[in-house]
Amino acid sequence: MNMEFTGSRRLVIVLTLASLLGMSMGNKEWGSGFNQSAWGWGRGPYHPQNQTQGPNKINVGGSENWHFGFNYSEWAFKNGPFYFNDTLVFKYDPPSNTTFPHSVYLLPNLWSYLNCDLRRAKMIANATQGGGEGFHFVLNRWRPYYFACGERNGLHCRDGRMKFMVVPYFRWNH
Ligand SMILES: *[C@@H]1O[C@H](CO)[C@@H](O)[C@H](O)[C@H]1NC(C)=O
Ligand SMILES: *[C@@H]1O[C@H](CO)[C@@H](O)[C@H](O)[C@H]1NC(C)=O
Ligand SMILES: *[C@@H]1O[C@H](CO)[C@@H](O)[C@H](O)[C@H]1NC(C)=O
Ligand SMILES: *[C@@H]1O[C@H](CO)[C@@H](O)[C@H](O)[C@H]1NC(C)=O
Ligand SMILES: *[C@@H]1O[C@H](CO)[C@@H](O)[C@H](O)[C@H]1NC(C)=O
Ligand SMILES: *[C@@H]1O[C@H](CO)[C@@H](O)[C@H](O)[C@H]1NC(C)=O
Ligand SMILES: [Cu+2]
Repeated sequence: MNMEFTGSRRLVIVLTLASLLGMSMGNKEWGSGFNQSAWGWGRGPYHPQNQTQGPNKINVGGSENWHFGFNYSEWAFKNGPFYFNDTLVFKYDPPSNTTFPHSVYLLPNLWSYLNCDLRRAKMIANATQGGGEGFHFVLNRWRPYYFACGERNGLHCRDGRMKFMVVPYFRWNH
C-alpha cells in the first residue's frame, strides 16, 4: 500500500519534470522523430524499457567511444533512456602526439550546455582518465546531467559535438 503510493507519486513527479524539460528543450537538440506522446521526454525509440534488469553499464558512444565529431546528443537519444544508478563509461585515448586529448566535464545548467560555456563547469575526468577501462560515472542523483568534453575551451563541445544530456529515470518494479 505504502510502496504503491510512493511509486505512483514518483511517477507523477517524473512525468512532471519530464514535460517541463521537454518544453524547455523543444526539439532543438533531439532532432526529428521525437515522440513526446508516449511517455514524455528522453525515451529513445529503439530501446524499450526493460524493468527486470538492474543498473546497466553503458559505453558512451558505443563502439565509437568518446571522440571529436561523433553526434553524442543523437547517440544519447537513440540509446536512452538511462536509469538511476546506471554507469556511463567514457573511453578515450590518453594524450599523445597522434591523438587529441579529451576530458569529461559537467556543465551547471541548460544554458551553459546549449552554449558550450565551460566557465562554471566541473571537470570530472581529466585527459588521462579515459584510458584502459575508461572513466566510470554513476548516475546516482536525480537531476539533469549535462556532459561535455572540456578541451580547447569548448571547441570539442561545440564543433566536435562532444556533449549530451541525461536525466536518469527511476526503474520501478511492480
Ligand atoms: C545531432 O543529430 C541530430 C539528429 O540527427 C541533429 O538534429 C543535431 O543537429 C545533431 N547535432 C549536432 C550538434 O550536429
Ligand atoms: C507517438 O507515440 C504514440 C504512442 O506510442 C503513437 O500512438 C503515435 O503514433 C506516435 N506518433 C508518432 C508521430 O510516431
Ligand atoms: C530484460 O533483461 C533481462 C535480464 O538481463 C533479460 O533476461 C530479458 O530478456 C530482458 N527483456 C527484454 C524484453 O529485453
Ligand atoms: C542506487 O545505488 C545505491 C548505492 O549502491 C543504493 O543505496 C540505492 O538503493 C540504489 N538506488 C536505486 C533506485 O537503485
Ligand atoms: C610521436 O610518438 C612516437 C611514439 O609514441 C615517437 O616515436 C615519435 O617520435 C613522436 N613524434 C614526434 C614528432 O614527437
Ligand atoms: C588525472 O587524474 C588522475 C586521477 O585523479 C591523476 O592521477 C593524474 O595525475 C591526472 N592527470 C593529469 C594530467 O592531471
Ligand atoms: Cu574532446
